[in-house]
Amino acid sequence: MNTTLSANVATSQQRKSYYDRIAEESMTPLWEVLGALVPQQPRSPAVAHAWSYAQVRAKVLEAGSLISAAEAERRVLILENPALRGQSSITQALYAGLQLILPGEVAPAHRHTQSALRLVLDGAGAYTAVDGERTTMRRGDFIITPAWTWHDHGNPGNEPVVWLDGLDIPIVRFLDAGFAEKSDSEYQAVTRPEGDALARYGSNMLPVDFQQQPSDPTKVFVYPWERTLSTLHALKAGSPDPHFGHKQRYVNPATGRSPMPTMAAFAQLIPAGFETQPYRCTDGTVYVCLSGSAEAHIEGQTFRLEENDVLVVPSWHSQQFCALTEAVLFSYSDRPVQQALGLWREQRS
Ligand code: 1HN
Repeated sequence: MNTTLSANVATSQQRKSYYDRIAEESMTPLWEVLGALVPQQPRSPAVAHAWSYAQVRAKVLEAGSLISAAEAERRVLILENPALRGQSSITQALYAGLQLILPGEVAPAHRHTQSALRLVLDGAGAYTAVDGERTTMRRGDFIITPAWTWHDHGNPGNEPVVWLDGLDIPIVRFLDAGFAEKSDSEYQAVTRPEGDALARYGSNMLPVDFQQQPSDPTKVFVYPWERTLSTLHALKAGSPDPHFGHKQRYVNPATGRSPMPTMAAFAQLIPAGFETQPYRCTDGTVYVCLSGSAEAHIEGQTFRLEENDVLVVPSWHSQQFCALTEAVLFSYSDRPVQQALGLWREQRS
């Protein structure tokens, strides 16, 4: 029998019945899915989307009257990508949420293998404690909680405090590598004075015998806004990069690598009236507008960004920013994972 010929003449009905029969053995034909499995270029199921802080702020605060931080463990509204509802994901690889802590509240100590970052958005007077050291949270501070470090938050002040949480939850879930533990005590014991890690590891010096593995997270767990802003302002003396404006990446100062192995973070200043050239990259990215206002052109869609607005740009989506006033954008992505695996690509046009 000529198998080629008989395959060619098989009707779609014959194929379908064959697919049904092999399905009983938990098998499926590759040829029906090959194009989708191995696309010529990324086709993210995620979509570009922006959350206006002015619009969602009241709803975030409303959660404060529905549940306590202690009961919730973490009182957070998850920012779900509209095309990935139900998955607690803002991109295929990343999670984002807005966390609220009210005066007098404590979010109890726990640890997990997911890495977390925080960007303080609103209010003052809260602290977060990481590995025995507390840091007062100030707007624009970028704070990290590396995998498996104990962390708790508290608000001894007198205003509600809101920050953005960024975690690598979908990556850890994909790898089935999630572990978590609650502490017996609400707070972790304070073992170091505030500012200790930054002085020891974040001041262009390191303890004389300190050694780190390349993939170790940084001991510096807070990158104060004040320092970020003075760096970005100093860069204004030079000419902006056509694709980014003045853009810096946050690093582990001991290695020059990203602060944590799974997530990169960036801060950029775009001068008033400056329009960045079209750019795309394979790391789906979450942006937060920290100051000023900008228009983002993402794959043909336009989003207006004001202070504290969050924008998600999925993998390989063309992006262009136009600063309406001088704008500072924070962003984070899964770039270090892609780079470690040799997958990361970018395109400047
Ligand atoms: C978490 O531990 C925090 O510590 C925030 O503030 C959000 C989302 C999922 C899992 C753990 C926090 C989280 C989280």
